[in-house]
Amino acid sequence: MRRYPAYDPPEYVDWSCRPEELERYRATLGADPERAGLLSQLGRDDLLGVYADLLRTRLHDIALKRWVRTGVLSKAWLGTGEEAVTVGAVAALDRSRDVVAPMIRNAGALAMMGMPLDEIFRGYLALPDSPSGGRDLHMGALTSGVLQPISHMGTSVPVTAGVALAFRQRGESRVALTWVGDGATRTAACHEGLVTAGALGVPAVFVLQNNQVALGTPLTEHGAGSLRAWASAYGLEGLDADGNNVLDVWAATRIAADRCREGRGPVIVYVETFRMGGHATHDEREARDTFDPALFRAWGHRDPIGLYEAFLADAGISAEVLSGIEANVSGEVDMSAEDAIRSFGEFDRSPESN
Ligand SMILES: Cc1ncc(C[n+]2csc(CCOP(=O)(O)OP(=O)(O)O)c2C)c(N)n1
Ligand SMILES: [Mg+2]
Repeated sequence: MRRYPAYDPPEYVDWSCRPEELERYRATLGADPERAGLLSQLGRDDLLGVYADLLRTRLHDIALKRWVRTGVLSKAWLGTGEEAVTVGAVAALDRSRDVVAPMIRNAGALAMMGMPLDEIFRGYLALPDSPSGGRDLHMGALTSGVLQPISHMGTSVPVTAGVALAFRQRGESRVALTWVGDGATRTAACHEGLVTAGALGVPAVFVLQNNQVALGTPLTEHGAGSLRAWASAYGLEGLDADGNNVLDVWAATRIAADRCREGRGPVIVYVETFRMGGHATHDEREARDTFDPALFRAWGHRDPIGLYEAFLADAGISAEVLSGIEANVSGEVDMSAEDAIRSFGEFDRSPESN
């Protein structure tokens, strides 16, 4: 995809795929016969749809960053570098009936679940014609199967367990999925939710999204032991996936969702990835000081979008096809953002209007 020096992490600006990274990407996808079998069922349109979703997720964040730079917003929470965790998981669900509870890094899930992009952008401007009517920047829409989060980390875990319980009690073949940040795992709510989900055997998928950091605290300083062990600790089924490999996340989540539908209880999908920016746009420099630059360089080589492009090219998809998709998605994102700004201009903000 086109790179944006003013907005991309420096490691992404002159990005090219290292042969060993493509090799690793392909090896991961072939390592497990069950996953490889599922992936072989994906057609060209499915693969290109995932590409469009990855692009939309990245470009949505770039649009927000542009708004911050130009003074439209004071700050924005972005998911740069973590797009595959969101896109792979949502793509693996049955979006006509399943439900997701996204966190701040998972904003890409909203459009994927069917929420219109212009409404999402209006949400960041807190406009009355946005999903929450301007009341809250946390967005969701039950009609699209998106539970609106609250700010308190970890709370989506018991809520998702409860939604999954309702699905089972009604005899519906539906799955509820949420993402749990490494920091969010440290909350009581997360613990209670996982215990409850396991005890009741509900059809819930918990994507444990380890991006190595919680706000300004590295993973190594906010807990001991490995989060990889959590599934067995809670008596849940556990799967690992490469968080920068969208198809691996897809395959693991599809297996997890299938198990849920078969009544085999909740699954933790554990993924490792890396936050390529700050907690939000305000602390990007501090985030750079938090970690050794070598870590940014190492994860920078693993840009989930660049890797997927290299995989698609290797699978015979032409550069013209990919750039055509990019032009469409880029136009869609720009138009949606402009539409939201227009809406902002039209809205009467005088005190008398309240
Ligand atoms: C219960 C609670 N404690 C603290 C906060 C402040 N807070 C917001 S996000 C965050 C870090 C979240 O880290 P993680 O779960 O790893 O998600 P990430 O930001 O890395 O995606 C913190 C401490 C909060 N929102 N809720
Ligand atoms: Mg984190």
